Amino acid sequence: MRRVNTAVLSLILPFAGLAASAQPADLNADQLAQPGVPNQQTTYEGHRVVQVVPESGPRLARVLELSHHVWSERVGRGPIDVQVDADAFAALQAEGFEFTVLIDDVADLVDRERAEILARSQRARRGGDAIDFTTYYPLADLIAFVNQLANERPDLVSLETIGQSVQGRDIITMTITAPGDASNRPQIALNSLIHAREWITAPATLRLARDLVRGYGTDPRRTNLLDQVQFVITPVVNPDGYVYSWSNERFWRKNRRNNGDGTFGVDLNRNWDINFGGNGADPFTNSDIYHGPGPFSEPETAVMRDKLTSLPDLRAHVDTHSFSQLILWSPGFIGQVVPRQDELEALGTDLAQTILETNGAAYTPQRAIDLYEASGTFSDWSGDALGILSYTFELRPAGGGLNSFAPSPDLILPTAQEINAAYLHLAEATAIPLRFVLPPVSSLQFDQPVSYEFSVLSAVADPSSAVSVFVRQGDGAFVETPAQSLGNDRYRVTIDPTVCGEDVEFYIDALTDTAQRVTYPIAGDALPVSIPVVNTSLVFNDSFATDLGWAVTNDGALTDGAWERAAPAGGGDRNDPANDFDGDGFAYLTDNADGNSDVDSGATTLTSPTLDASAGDATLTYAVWYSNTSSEDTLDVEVSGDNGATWTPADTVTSASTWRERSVDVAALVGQTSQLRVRFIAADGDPQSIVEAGIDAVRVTIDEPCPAADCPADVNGDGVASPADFNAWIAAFNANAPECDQNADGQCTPADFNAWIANFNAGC
Ligand code: 0X9
Ligand code: ZN
Repeated sequence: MRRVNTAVLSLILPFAGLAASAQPADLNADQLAQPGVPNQQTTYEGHRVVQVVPESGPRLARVLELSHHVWSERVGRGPIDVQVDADAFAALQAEGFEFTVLIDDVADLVDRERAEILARSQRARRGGDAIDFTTYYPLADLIAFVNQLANERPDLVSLETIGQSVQGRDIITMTITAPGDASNRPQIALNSLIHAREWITAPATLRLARDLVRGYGTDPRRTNLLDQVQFVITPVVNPDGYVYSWSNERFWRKNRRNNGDGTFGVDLNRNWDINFGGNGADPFTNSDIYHGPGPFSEPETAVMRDKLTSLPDLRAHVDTHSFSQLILWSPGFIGQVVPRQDELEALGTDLAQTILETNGAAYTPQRAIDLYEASGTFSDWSGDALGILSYTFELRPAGGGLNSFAPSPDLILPTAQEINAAYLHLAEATAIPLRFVLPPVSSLQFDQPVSYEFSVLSAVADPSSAVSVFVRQGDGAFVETPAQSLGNDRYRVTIDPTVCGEDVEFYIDALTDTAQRVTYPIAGDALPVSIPVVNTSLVFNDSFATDLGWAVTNDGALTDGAWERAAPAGGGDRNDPANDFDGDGFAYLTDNADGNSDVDSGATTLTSPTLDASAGDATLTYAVWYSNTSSEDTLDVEVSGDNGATWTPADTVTSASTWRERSVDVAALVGQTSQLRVRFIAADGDPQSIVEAGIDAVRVTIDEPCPAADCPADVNGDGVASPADFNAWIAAFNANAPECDQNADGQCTPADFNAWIANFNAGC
């Protein structure tokens, strides 16, 4: 219903000359911030956000002078959104400014966020963890979680207090890498919470730490990375500011330096020795972008500088901020020379794509200077001084609005996940010689050779030469199979899963053009990729190229958007898919039109024909597209074992603007049935939201037991073909026994001798 304006770019801009009022000293701030419970703050009492239209330059200057924070993304001609206290509001009225009130009560907005966090922290099931990812946590809990991970895996995590903040709080860096000698492993540096109010950034780095620590040894990708890379993570660069943003002033940005003139705080992202004091940084102590008395005047920046400079082989750095959904790289100011510009752009674009593929969130990759000029920033410094690939990430949400300052805790987990995907990609692309991208194959079909395609990518070397795959089934030796080069870093190998019930195991071995051998997984034959070989039959397979008898029913309230079988028409420009999933062109889609149309006000249901899934335990798989601008609704999948008389919930799909393949264990829900039906329900409960759904590639498969091994060369019937079977064949020949007939011509002749040899060589 509502059009989304994707072009809006809204960043909390700390503008030159704006007067952040002097703050009271935050005595006892730690005591005020009880774990899980944000405390009362009173500094926004009577504050409003108003949109003013100043008629002239001097009148604009007066508005800036009166305002506490600027909320709009650009200051200049035209309307400007500012936060004002009661006195400033009265002054605007008295001085005849034209304005409209956008937020009548900023304190109430902050109170509501606080109540939400309190309620959530009471509900949170942390399962023994100091934090989860369902709400925000105060400093003590973040640090407790850092310590917890280090205690959990002291072999992977080492902690270092790199220094202290202005107020004497520890600044802690976690180095995470595999056990063993790490001295040859390059480093990746990541940090968050340099700006106090950007709360959502800490869960991003802490989620990375958590998943690395808990994925080591079980998740091949993270295992592989930790075996080759050291992650140097500083989750809280500005602990004083963070504590203060909980205890006193929610939208505090800077550190808590006492500037000695009644004002507090230096902007830690203007304090670096790169174009220090230039455009986009302020000399005024009360400004939100006050650069401080000199480069590295603040201990928070000085200790980060020392830590990063001490790393012998640092490859990349991300300074994590919020909000606006941006991947930014140097130049950050006019005149900055950036030797690795092309690399920054190519990789930055890949990072945005990786994020998009995770949960469907669109982050814009761009040069920082194209956002606005800033001087003395962390990532401009790290890229320049250390010669590495450096980025500033601006996390969710995308645009302005009240929640940009205080994003819903619902955004924490998806944001942490997508940023993690980007951090991992960055590490792989910059710190390991080759990157292997394998298709997600969960099982192989017995006796059906498959062409397995994968990529070997490289940031530092071209794997044009030998790429081999070492494959085995069972306990035998790995057999080398050369991979066929398809060009563009793509390779193909054919795997023949001959033994049902035994995993196919393999590892890839590649030679870089600097003659370095690299295997995936890194441990090679000691910890190969392992894929189960199963006996599955396909009982239903619908790509929607033709009509196989699906029914569409709509509830009375639906005004628009019913399911229809069609080729996608929306062009992918408005949360709907640009293409179908499986490539035949067709899918079932809701409101398949280009432009402003989607599911509205009710539900539309797509129901399958009756399917026979009685031959064994059935699995239903389907590709689903479900995008919804409101988090209230879901796409619900239900199955029936009695031809639609009763329905059982099977899956709940939440919003993401991308195709995803999902599967449901039908047998666990409705048993083995000849009366299987499945239905997909797309609803729009919130009429303001945009709901776009698609279904494609619906399949029902049945797992069948492995057939008894057929092994003619195993003449003595001991389960294996071995040289002992040669004597057994001679005996069978002499006795004219049925096992003698190795070529299956119904006779026992000397020709069966060669057939036995062939059968033996074919293996069983
Ligand atoms: O202004 C900043 O420090 C960063 N944005 S934030 O809203 N998180 O404060 C971005 C700085 C990026 N660098 C340039 N734009 N030059
Ligand atoms: Zn920031």
